[in-house]
Amino acid sequence: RYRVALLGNGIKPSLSPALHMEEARHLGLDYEYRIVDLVDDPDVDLGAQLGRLEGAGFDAANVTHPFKQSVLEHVADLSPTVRRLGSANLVLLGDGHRTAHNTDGTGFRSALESFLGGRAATGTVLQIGAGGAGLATASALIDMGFERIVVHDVVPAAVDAMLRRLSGTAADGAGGRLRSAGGPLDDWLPRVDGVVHVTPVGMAEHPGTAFDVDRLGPAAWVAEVVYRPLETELVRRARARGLATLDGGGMAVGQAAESLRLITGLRPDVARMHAHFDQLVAA
Ligand code: SKM
Repeated sequence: RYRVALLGNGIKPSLSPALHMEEARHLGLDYEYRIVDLVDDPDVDLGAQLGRLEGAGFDAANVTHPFKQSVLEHVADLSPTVRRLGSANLVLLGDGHRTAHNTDGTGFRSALESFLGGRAATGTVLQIGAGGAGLATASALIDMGFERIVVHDVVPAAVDAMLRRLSGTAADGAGGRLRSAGGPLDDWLPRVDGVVHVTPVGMAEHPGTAFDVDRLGPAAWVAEVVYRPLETELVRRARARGLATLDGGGMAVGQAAESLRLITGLRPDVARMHAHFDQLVAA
């Protein structure tokens, strides 16, 4: 029997419970996934919260906004990715031992790899957005081996912070491949092989697109992380142009599948989870 929680603030609409429990049912598991909505308060005692989950026999907790960084103070054992990103979205519990993982990056990576299919991860990728999710996607792009990852954000300091964090050590493997766009987006758009969009633009409360889709070259691919709505204006316009386009379901399903795998040790059927996800978002 598995018991899993999601810790975050304002998380009632999360699709994680349905997504995890339906796939676990297919895998023949007795699996409960519960939302634990905590107040967004710097004084909230995350350590005590994890302790309560342990006491109640929980196996794991997904962690989301705004606790992905602060949760690290309460976990002794951090995966290499968590150390690199400074954030976690999954804590495995059990036997008094906590281990933090970050499946946002690994989930995005597996989604992008299957989207690209046989195509090699080469050339230049432009990433738009340097926030928390952007850190995870940039790290995935580095690991995939792209030759150049150019990052743009309306807040230049966010790009600087990302570069400092991800280019820090030779062991990170960024090896000078990660850089700031440094100039206007419009100059980069026609020259890049792919774009990863990681800003809130395209959500209902931030309509529009973060850049001019028409400036991309005809062979460019587009990866979106926003999934409410699934067809953002970016996705709609990119598809209308005939560009290969990965919608935000890729990362959302990827991180859930990778979490489920780490929690249970079983390999979920990602295509089946994705089909279920599409139904949930459409409902
Ligand atoms: O990283 C994920 C997290 O694992 C689950 C989640 C959700 O259910 O809203 C959002 C992301 O932060």
